[in-house]
Amino acid sequence: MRQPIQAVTPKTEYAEVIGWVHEVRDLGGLAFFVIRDRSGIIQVTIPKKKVTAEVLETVRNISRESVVRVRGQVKAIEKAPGGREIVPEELEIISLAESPLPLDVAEKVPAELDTRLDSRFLDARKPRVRAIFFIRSAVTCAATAFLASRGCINITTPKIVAAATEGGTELFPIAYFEKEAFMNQSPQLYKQMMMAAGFESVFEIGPIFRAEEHNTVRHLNEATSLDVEVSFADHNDVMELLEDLIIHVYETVAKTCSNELAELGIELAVPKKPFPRIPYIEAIEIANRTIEEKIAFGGDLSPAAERAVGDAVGTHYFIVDWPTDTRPYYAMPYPDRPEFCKAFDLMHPRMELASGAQRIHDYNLLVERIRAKGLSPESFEFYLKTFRYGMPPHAGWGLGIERLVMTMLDLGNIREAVLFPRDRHRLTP
Ligand code: ATP
Ligand code: AMO
Repeated sequence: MRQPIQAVTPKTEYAEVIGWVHEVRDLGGLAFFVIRDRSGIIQVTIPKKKVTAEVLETVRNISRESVVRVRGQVKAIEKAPGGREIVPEELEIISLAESPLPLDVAEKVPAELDTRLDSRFLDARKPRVRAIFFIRSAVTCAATAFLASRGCINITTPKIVAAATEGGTELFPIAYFEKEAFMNQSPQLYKQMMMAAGFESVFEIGPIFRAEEHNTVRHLNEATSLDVEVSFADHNDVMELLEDLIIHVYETVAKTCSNELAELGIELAVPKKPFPRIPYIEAIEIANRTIEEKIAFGGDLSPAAERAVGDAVGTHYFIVDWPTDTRPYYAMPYPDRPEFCKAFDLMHPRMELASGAQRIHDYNLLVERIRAKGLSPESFEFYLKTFRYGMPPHAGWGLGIERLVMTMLDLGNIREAVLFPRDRHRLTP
């Protein structure tokens, strides 16, 4: 029976392991190779005079990254990684890898990100890369468990839709029989509709599609969004939920991914509650103290402005009280100062992680806001209808999973946090 490599200790007497050939060294009388599976590596040592002719013949044919099966005695040996090695009695090549490899998995030859992404399956064999995706898995599992524990219902909404949600730009049109359709930018309208359905609190982790023209280190054309919507809640309630979620996710990763964090050289600091709430006006004031291209009232924060405020605050924080005109039609204006709305962004010192708001639940006000944005209420009829038959007050947010992972692990490029990124120039693999 195959054993995970990590389970083979210096005390193990006999082992069978299957994995990829990480390294091969032939030193004449002695040959070594290192086998890797996702749990770790083990050295296989071949004293040529002592092994069978069959094993010797197989050793001659082995190439790096082939899948091999090794069965033999385990010996405790200090020089070897993990303090043990296997001397094979049986050695079988299960799947021979072609040479040369498109990518050096052992990372002796560094590769550009593009080359890595072209052969992502090989790239993902690297312990460092696997660590990122192990942690990403821990992040989404922890978020799911956390939201389920808070009574949120996990929903799935359509990704092929008839209307834009975030204002009509950045849409990917698709051919849908004889109709015009689009890839969904956000589950926004659907999660709100589930408030009218009386689900009270919902979440979804799913793909969002944005036809961003620009190629940046923090934008993808297909991203993963964690969306939440809660009834009988306002923006402050859901900001607290988001804050608790971030802390829970960080704590879980710190607790359950210590090997992966070590592999990445990350000492994870869990952010502390409460995250500062900085009104939009104050945020642009802070940014304008240091940045060259000043932000005028009503402007979005540029990346430089985000970094300036991030440097000043030094921790996760919220930007609250945005000018109503800067936000989508569904954000609820403050009744006493309607030029500002109950919208927020969750910021990591490096960049925006999430956006959210208390939503408008009044039908007439919503229609007015859709018109004010130059959009036509007719194309939103399926959505607007749900506001005419009893819509509770509600609030929610959308959090970019890749940005969460990217900032948590201090990755230089968002593509590092996606298995098969889609960007302006990449449609394969
Ligand atoms: P040794 O230190 O074993 O006496 P050596 O100088 O006799 O080594 P070889 O036995 O041919 O030379 O080994 C060549 C290299 O491989 C040396 O650098 C040695 O330290 C290393 N080596 C030998 N055996 C092992 C092993 N089981 N695991 C890891 N490295 C080994
Ligand atoms: P927004 O458009 O701000 O809000 O998106 C929410 C979060 O999703 C992530 N994100 C992206 N990540 C990578 N590449 C992209 N192109 C990309 N676009 C978005 C970001 C962002 O903060 N409906 C609202 C949410 C709500 O109010 O509930 C929305 O979509 O981390």
